[in-house]
Amino acid sequence: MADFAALQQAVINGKRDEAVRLTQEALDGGAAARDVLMDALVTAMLEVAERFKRNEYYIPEVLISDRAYKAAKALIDPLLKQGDFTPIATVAIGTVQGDLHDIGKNMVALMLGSAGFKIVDLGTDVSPDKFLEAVSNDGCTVIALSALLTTTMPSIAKTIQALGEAGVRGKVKVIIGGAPVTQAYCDEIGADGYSPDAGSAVDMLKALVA
Ligand code: B1M
Repeated sequence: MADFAALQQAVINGKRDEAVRLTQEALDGGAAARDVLMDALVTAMLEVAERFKRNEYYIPEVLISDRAYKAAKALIDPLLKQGDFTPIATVAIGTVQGDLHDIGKNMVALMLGSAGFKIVDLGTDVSPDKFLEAVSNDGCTVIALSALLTTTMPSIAKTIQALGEAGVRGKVKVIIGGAPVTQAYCDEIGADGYSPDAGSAVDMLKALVA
């Protein structure tokens, strides 16, 4: 396997130009696009998620690493062949109906995206029907619900109820999070997984879909 240590460090440290240069060098040197993606860029972002989880990285560091990751990945995307990258699962993510907070939801989306999940980002104030459409139209098998207001937490339960009424609850995993959300609430409303932060959402969802 090629030595991607320097490229991993460039992404972890948010050095965008260096990450782009090292990615180009790796590709010019004959490394397979898939290997550069998975063994360098994704591996680096998983380390970023770990640091965020341990409170060693804060939001600005994560965003700077993500910028380096995305710039390097832009060189790889056109070279990926069909079958080179199979997402672990397709995740419909959104902030629930009535709620406009999206900073945390975006962090979760970027962490899951760089860990190998395909993300369908539905934005904020997302109705249960929009999540249902993502299941039937986009083939999403994971529904990720974020809520920041105590007043919008019931929208999480309503979305789960709508999935049940549409007969698709058994086909999808529902994960939830956001500042007022707890494991106890997750158990109470019958969601499949809860995580307190974006870094742990990756491990939690990987375990859930394994
Ligand atoms: Co609002 N707001 N806000 N706000 N806001 C809070 C949440 C609040 C706690 C502030 C306060 O009063 N102290 C309070 C809620 C009180 C409550 O319900 N208990 C509040 C309120 C009341 C309101 C309004 C009602 C204010 C008003 O208009 N009177 C209003 C509501 C609008 C609406 O949504 N309908 C409102 C509006 C806004 C702004 C638009 C101004 C802005 C949002 C901008 C945006 O998101 N684009 C805003 C902000 C910025 C905040 C605070 C200051 C910061 C939230 C944030 O982004 N945190 C917040 C107070 C605070 O938290 N200090 C507050 C950073 C983010 C990274 O953390 O979102 O928790 P967080 O996400 C974490 C985890 O929770 C987790 O991972 C993330 C990263 O680790 N996580 C998940 C999140 N989603 C997850 C999903 C998962 C797993 C993990 O799986 C699917």
